[in-house]
Amino acid sequence: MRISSLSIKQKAKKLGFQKIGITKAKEYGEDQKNLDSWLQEGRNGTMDWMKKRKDERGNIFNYFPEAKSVISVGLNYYVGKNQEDLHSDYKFSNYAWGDDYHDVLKKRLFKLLEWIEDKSDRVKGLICVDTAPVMEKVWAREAGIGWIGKHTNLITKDYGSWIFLGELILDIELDYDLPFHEDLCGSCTACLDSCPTDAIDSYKIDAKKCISYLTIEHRGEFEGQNINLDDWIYGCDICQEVCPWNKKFEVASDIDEFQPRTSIVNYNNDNWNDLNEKNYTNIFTKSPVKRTKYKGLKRNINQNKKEQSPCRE
Ligand code: B12
Ligand code: SF4
Ligand code: SF4
Repeated sequence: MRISSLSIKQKAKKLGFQKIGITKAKEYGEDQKNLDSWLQEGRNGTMDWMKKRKDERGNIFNYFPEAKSVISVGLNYYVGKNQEDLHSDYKFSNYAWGDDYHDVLKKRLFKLLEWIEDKSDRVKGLICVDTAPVMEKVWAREAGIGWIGKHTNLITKDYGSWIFLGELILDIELDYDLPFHEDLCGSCTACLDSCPTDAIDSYKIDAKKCISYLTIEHRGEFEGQNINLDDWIYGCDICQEVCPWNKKFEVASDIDEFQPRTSIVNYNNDNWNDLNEKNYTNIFTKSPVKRTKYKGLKRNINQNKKEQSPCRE
């Protein structure tokens, strides 16, 4: 039996995804060239894993030769709070306030795949969330979910850019959506003007300069380097916070898993300064923050070191 795109979308909506689009698996062309030149210019910094699997990231058929269709999904993680709601002077990216999004999206995508397997005679599927060697923003654009903004994140018209992306790649043909080939950034340059480290030219990031990379992906100390983390101890949201599409269209998500952990909200400067391995493990179990490990987070806190200010008690 041929399963319809409409029924897949209805099921994905029931599973909680706000955005769903379906596109044909194909070679990227221009996007592959962009990836190659990005890597050649060393914009990936020490993320060698991007180079190692560049042929798969640049061409889906090197990753999954039987691929026919890509179902791209988006899950809204904005929870209606911002940095001012945190009780410390340290800043902490909102994408990491709750449970690890990889698990949250994968759980839902596995349910979607199971449901499709149940309805189809024979189907092979692969689930991707972040770590798989695919260009997720490109697939989301091709599936009509939104456009890649000048800050290089994918923006939707109805939720802004506060959405995580994931894919289900299938070896069956489906009906496809139109790609989102409009660029609704227009003459705006708010993200470029606000980035404290000048990490973005239009549509092109130098990861090495990006605070998100420095606080999450960089390994070891920042020895001898003139590093400005702008008070961020994990990730960075500035280019998205200033984006008019987020200001106007952000919608508070009711997904329990993304609600902020109380310590992240309630910790003051002293609590962060005194963070020890035991507290770290308690707060960040099943959280994306485990990527930096205790050592990395402690390094970031030390780099931004703040004394307790009486007004933030
Ligand atoms: C590597 C990576 C990073 C790196 C590099 C970021 C980047 N923009 O590439 C670092 C560590 C800095 C990072 C940071 C963040 N990340 Co990240 N990251 C990824 C990852 C694993 C790969 C992205 C990638 O392929 N980059 C390589 C470049 C070449 O690709 P690209 O940016 O898509 O390139 C397109 C355009 O930028 C442009 N372009 C690039 N070069 C050139 C050159 C020319 C000449 C032209 C014209 C155009 C152009 O065209 C390309 C397409 O053709 C994806 C997951 C995935 N598997 O895709 C998540 C992902 C992009 N990250 C995500 C998130 C949430 C973040 C942060 C917001 C986290 C945070 N708050 O700290 C920040 C955002 C920083 C920013 N401004 O981008 C989400 C983004 C969701 C969304 N709505 O877009 C993703 C999709 C993960 C997910 N599953 O949800 N990330
Ligand atoms: S995440 Fe922060 S440092 Fe990175 S590009 Fe955006 S504003 Fe700049
Ligand atoms: S801040 Fe402006 S230029 Fe940057 S992504 Fe948003 S709309 Fe585009």
